[in-house]
Amino acid sequence: MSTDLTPATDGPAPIRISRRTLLLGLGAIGVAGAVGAGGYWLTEGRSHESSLSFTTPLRIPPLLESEIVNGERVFSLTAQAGDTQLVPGVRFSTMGFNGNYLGPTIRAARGEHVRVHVTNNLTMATTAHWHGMILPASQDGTPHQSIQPKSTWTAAWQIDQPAATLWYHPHPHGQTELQVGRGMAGLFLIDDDVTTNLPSDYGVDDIPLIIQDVTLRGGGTRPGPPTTAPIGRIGNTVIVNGTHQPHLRARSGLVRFRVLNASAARCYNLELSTKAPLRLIGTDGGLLPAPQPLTNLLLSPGERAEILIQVPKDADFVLRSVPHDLGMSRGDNLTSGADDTLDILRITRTSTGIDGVLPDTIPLTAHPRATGGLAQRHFALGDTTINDKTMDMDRIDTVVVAGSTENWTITNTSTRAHNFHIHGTQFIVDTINAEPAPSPNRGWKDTVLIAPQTTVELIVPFSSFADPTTPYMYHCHLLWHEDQGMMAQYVLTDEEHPRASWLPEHDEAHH
Ligand SMILES: [Cu+2]
Repeated sequence: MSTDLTPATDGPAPIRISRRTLLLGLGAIGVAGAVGAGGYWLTEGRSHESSLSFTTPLRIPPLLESEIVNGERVFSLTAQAGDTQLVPGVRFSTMGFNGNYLGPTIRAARGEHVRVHVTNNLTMATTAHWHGMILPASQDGTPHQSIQPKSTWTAAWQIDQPAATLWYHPHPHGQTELQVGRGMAGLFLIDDDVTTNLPSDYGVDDIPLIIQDVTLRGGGTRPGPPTTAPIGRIGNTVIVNGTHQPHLRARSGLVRFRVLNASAARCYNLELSTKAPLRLIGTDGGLLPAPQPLTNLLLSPGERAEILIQVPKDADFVLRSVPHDLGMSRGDNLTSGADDTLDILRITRTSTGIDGVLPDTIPLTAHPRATGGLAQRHFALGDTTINDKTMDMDRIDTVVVAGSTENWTITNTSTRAHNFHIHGTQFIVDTINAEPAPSPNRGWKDTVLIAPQTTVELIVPFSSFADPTTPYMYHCHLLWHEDQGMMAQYVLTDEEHPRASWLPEHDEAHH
């Protein structure tokens, strides 16, 4: 048995090979997603037209039970660790909520008051962050709301944002990659009373896909340490909802997928093996006005997408990730997994399926438009820094007037790909390199990928939850970068109470 602090591996570290060796090796074989020395770059599940090895029924995370107490919907989560056979015959040290890997799906409606008790049965501190939720900073589950072993923390708030696919995961300072990478992630679905004709039968035609990558050693017999790329730890085997080589037998011709990239660093460029369109219907924070047909959809860690897929009768095809460009050097792209082709899910149709109708439009709340006169802020992303600083939990980096909308311009000045997540809000990506953002980024977002030498302009509406002493975070959501301190803090203040009284011992934070 392994402990929750030790990887379930008893072997030596993998062979480290230099970029030069790698490039030479690639030149020799000349293919993408190549196999390098000692199987170091071996990626499992290379795509075929029909992936016949994908036969394990896709697991569906259970919906978390709740009870109504004094008008609140009350949930309970317990963080725990154990061993899980993520790949047949291979046990991994894992962590989860109410189980040893991943967590149940929390579901609540707009307008409801929710209360979540989170008990920590790990041997290390953790937190429970509600990623994408608009709520007071004190309930957000940041490093400031640490949950010590054998203790319970409770978050309570009223849900007030559109229907969306959010998620929850730990956010302990410096330990996020370890805990999320071991499986501490679950969906938090918000419903609202806006009527759509989208598939909505959870686990039947409304399917969650929580995608993580784990590392099997070359040869595929044991877990091993993942490779470290410029963007963090990259595994070579995809696990979906805890299922290795999953197969979904669809009962409907039109299936909605809620896709969460819960990986530490790996980006997935989704497409169908049939090349039929993925119809994007929702981004991180809610639904789009109409389905957007896409041939490919790139998701970086922390991002979600809701997509519709038409499954014809007699269909047998694969949702897979295909090579993409993260804007880095050829070698850095390669070590980051950007050249890999990975099958994610085999989809077939049962003979009793019913056909669904693709909606033309989807009702939704209006998105904000860019207007003049917004407060402007600029952030420069370095290798693991934001504005040349790393995270200091005692430093407030940015003070925002509660209820205001600001224009945040973020430039990636490094040679590494990053993404950018802001807590406590859903924003609009207005431009990328001064051009209107393409459709996958045209909806509500809380996390956006920013390639090297790229500038994004965000329109960020902040909530009215003023609290000058409890900060929200903004950070790179590539978890190794986050753990390295690529994170900063903002507080919301009332105009009537200008920043004066908080953290006076840290005057250097005022600028
Ligand atoms: Cu980063």
